[in-house]
Amino acid sequence: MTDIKTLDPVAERVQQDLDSLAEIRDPGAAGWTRTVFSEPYRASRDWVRRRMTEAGLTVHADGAGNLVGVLPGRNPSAPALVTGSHTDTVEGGGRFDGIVGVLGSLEVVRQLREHDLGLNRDLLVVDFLGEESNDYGLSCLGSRSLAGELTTEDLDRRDLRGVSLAERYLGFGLDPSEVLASAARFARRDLHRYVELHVEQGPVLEERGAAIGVVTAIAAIRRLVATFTGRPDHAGTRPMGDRHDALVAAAEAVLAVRQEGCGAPVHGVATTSRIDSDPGSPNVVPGLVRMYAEMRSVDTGWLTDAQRRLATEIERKAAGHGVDVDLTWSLDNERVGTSQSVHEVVGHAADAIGATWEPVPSGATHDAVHIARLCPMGMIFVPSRDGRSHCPEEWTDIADVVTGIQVHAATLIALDRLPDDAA
Ligand code: HGY
Ligand code: MN
Ligand code: MN
Repeated sequence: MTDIKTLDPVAERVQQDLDSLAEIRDPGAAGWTRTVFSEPYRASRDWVRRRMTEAGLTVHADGAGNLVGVLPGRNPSAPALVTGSHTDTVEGGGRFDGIVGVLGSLEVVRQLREHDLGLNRDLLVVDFLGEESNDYGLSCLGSRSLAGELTTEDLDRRDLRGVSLAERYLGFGLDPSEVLASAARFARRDLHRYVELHVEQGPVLEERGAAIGVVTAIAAIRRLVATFTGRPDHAGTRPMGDRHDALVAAAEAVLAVRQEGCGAPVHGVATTSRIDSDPGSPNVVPGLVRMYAEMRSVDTGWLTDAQRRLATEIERKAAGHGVDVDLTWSLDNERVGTSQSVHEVVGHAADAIGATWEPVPSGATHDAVHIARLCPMGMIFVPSRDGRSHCPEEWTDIADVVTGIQVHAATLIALDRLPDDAA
């Protein structure tokens, strides 16, 4: 039997897949743009489905829009292994975020079949629908659905044009009631372990010279929409000392967000991504401004305190300008720790092939957060050049991708052998 140390992913084949999928993108957008529900994304689902089938998987699209490929194991009644990631991108994104996890899983399947390394358990390879955050402030639509976390209220959420999430699903050929029912169907399968291969999207592995990251936890994400209501006035006649300028209040709030993020004792970040100012006319003092921000940390104690401090500071600053402010917070996901059993298996797999590895927290969220509700989960990171991601400069060398796939394969083979009742 082939020793898993000699599993040698075919770099050319993986590179070819990465290049082919990268071609399916919005030609009018920056970078590699394939956002959820878009036409390029619809086209890419057909390509991924075909590549899954060619790799030897039996593929179906579930009610939530996930593509699920099954590699049958010797014992179909045993709790299944699950792996995968996502192939949608942010606007102006890159070619590796999520994609390495899906295409890497296909190479693992090819390796298992080519080396006749049959698993005891079924292996489910999932390309989850819509992992990236969207106009509804909800990331991980597909895995969230499977975990039973997507709600009818979520489907009623509307974007700035008033289009509901349910309507977006319908436009993509998915029945919202089937989306909600997908959890019950998926739950009929006992799941053994979930592991996801992903690019780190940060600078830690490159700085430490490590080939592999063994993820320890995935950060919680809390999002804020702050609505500042001031008083529109003539910009030419209203004296500076007598204005209720909503945009000035929002600008001070942006700096307060940054201040909080910079004060985190452990991994903690805070980002303002957008400001909408009404009426936006050059000769009108802004009367209504909406600001969009988020805070993340693997330290939920700090996150809760920081959220409270930030709210107090924003309200204090707005009051100083005679501006009212409404703060609406939402939770994208709570902090989730990885399973010790998976964490250890990934570390041993990296050791077995001589790959240096580091335990790292994930500031980025992943489908693993939601699948962790269904079974013990872990994640394998490979380095991102300059720690860049969510931009066209996103890059991971194929040699690093191959190392990640080797560890991914060895991890799945070892997890397959873990007894059903292993802690
Ligand atoms: O937002 C995130 O962390 C992920 O890239 N969706
Ligand atoms: Mn991702
Ligand atoms: Mn992402």
